[in-house]
Amino acid sequence: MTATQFSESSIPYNPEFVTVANGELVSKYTYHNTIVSKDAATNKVSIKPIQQDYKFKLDLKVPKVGVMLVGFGGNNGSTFLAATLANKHNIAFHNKEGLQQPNYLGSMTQSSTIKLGVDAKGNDVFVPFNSVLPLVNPNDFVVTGWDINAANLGDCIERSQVLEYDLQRQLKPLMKDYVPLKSIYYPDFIAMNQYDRADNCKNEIPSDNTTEKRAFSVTDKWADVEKIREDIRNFKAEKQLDSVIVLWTANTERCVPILAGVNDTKENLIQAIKNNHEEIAPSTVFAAASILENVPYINGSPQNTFVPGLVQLAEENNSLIAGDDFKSGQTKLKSVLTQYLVDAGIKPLSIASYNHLGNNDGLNLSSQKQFRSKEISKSSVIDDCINSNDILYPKEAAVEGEKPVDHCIVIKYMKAVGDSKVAMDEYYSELMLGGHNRISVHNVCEDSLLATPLILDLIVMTEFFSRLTYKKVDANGVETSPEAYDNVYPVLAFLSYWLKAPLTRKGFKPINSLNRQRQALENLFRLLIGLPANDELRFEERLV
Ligand code: NAI
Ligand code: DG6
Repeated sequence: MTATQFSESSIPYNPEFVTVANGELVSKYTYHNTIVSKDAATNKVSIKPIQQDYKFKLDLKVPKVGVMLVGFGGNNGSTFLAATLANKHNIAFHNKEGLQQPNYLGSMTQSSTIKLGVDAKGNDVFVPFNSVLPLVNPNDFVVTGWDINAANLGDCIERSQVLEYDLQRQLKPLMKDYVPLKSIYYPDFIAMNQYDRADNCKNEIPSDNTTEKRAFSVTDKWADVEKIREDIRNFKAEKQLDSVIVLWTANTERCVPILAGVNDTKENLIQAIKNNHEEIAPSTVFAAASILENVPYINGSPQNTFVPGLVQLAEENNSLIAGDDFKSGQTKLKSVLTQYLVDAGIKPLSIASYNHLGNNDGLNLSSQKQFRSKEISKSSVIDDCINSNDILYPKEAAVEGEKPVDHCIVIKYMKAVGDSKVAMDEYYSELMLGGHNRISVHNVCEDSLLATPLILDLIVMTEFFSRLTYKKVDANGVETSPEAYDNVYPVLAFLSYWLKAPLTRKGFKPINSLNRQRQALENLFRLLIGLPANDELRFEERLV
C-alpha cells in the first residue's frame, strides 16, 4: 500500500482518546514528567511529578512532495534518486548472488516495525512503522536539486560507483534527463580539490584559480538567495507540488566563526548576506532562501550552517529546520555501543575511531578545515551518555579542559576503496577491580547505501511534522488557544535519530543515544493513536 492510498479506516486507534474524521486525527494526551532537584548541601534528591494535557491534530492528507537536494550529483544525491526510481519502477537487477529486488533496507520508516501491544497470550505484536499513520511514500517523491557540477544524473551514478552495474544500466535511461540546477560556489568553503568540479554555477567562476580571482567570483550573495528562492518557487509551480523540502547533501564546508554583528541575529545575518560578507557560507544562503520561502531545510553535513541568526530566522518564520550531519555507520554504532557500556556501568576510558574511504566526500575531507567540521560532529556523539553517569564520571573529578573519555577521530582518503568506507574502532573500558575490556570493531560502511535511506527518512518525517499541530489544555480542561493549533517547534529535534550532532532548541542539550532517540519517535506515534508510552514491564508474564 502506498502512503497516498492511506485510508482513515486503516488507522489503528484508541477511540477513548482519539477521533478520526474529515481528514484529521485529533488525539488527547497527558504528558508526565518529573522535576528533579538536588540540595547542594545535603545532596538529597527531591522529585516532583508534573503533568500537562495536550491535544494533537494530524492532517491525514499526504501531500505531493517535492525534494530539492543540494549536492544532487554527488554519491548520496544520485543514489537517492536511483533508489526512489528503482523502487517506483520495481527494477530488479542481477549481481553475483543472483536476482535482487529493489527495496528500502536501512530506512527506519520503510523497513522497520513498531510495537503496538501484545496478543491475547501476552506476546508482542509489531506492525510496519509506516502503517500506523499516513506518511509520504518515497516512491512518490518528485526529485530535483542543485549541483556545482553539470553532470546528468545518469552519468553521476556511473561516476559514484555505488550501485551494481546491472542496476546502473537499467536506471541510466531514466536518470539521464535529470540535470542539476546551477548552484552557487564560494571556493573558500569546501576543499580546493573540488575546484575543477565547479562547472555549473550561478556565480561566475574564473578559469584561472588564484586567490584574487576566487574572491572576485563571489559578488552578490543576496542575489544568490533570490535565485535559489526562485528555483524553489519554479519547481513547486512546474510540478504542481503541495510542498517542497530542501536538504543539503553537498560537500562538507568549513565551519564559520560566530561573529557579533554578522551572524548572531536574524537582522545581522540578512544584512551580512546583503553586504556579501566573507563568512556567509553557501549552505547558509540555501538555508536562508528555504526559510524565507517557508520550506523545511535539513542539513546532512557537519558544518555549522545554523548560525544563531539563521535559527532565529527559522523560529520567527515558523519554518522547520533540522541538522546536522547524517548519522549513518560508524557513529550510529558508537551511539549504541557507548550507551550499552555506560548503562551497564562499564567505564569507557578511550574510544579510538579510525576510518578510510575513497569517494569524493573523503577527498574533500582530506583538507584540514573540512575535516575539522566532521571531527566536531563525530566527537559530540558520546556526550549525553557520558554526562548521564555521575558514578563513572563524577563531575567533581572533572579536570578543566580535559574530556572524561579520550576520544579521537581519524579520517584518511584512500581512493581504492571508493564508497566502501572502512571503519575501525577500539573501545577501551575499565571493569570491576582493575580489569579492562577492549572491543575492536571492523565495520565496512557502504557510505551512500547507508546514508541514502536516512535522507529518505528525514524527508518523510519532516513532511509528517509539517502536518502535525498541537495545543495545550489546562488543568480545568480549557484549551490555551481555542481557535488555533500551534506548529511543532521549528527546530526539529525529533529527527535526532538520523543525525550525528542534533540541532536542539536553545537552552536544551542534544540527545545522542540511538535507543532514546528512537523511543521518542515510537512514543509520539503511539500517543497519536491513543496509546500510552511503551514500557517493557510485561506484567502478563512477570506477575502472577
Ligand atoms: P559527494 O562529494 O559525492 O557529493 C557532494 C556533491 O555536492 C558533489 O556532487 C559536489 O559537486 C556538490 N557540491 C559541492 N558544493 C556544492 C554547492 N555549493 N552547491 C551544490 N552542490 C555542491 O559526497 P557524498 O558522499 O554524496 O556526501 C555528501 C555530504 O553528506 C558530505 O558532506 C558528507 O560529509 C555528508 N555525509 C555523508 C554520509 C554518508 O554516509 N555518505 C554520512 C554523513 C554525512
Ligand atoms: C568519513 O568518515 C566520511 C564521513 O562523511 C562519513 O562517511 C559520514 O559522516 C558517515 O559517518 P559515520 O561515522 O556515521 O559512519
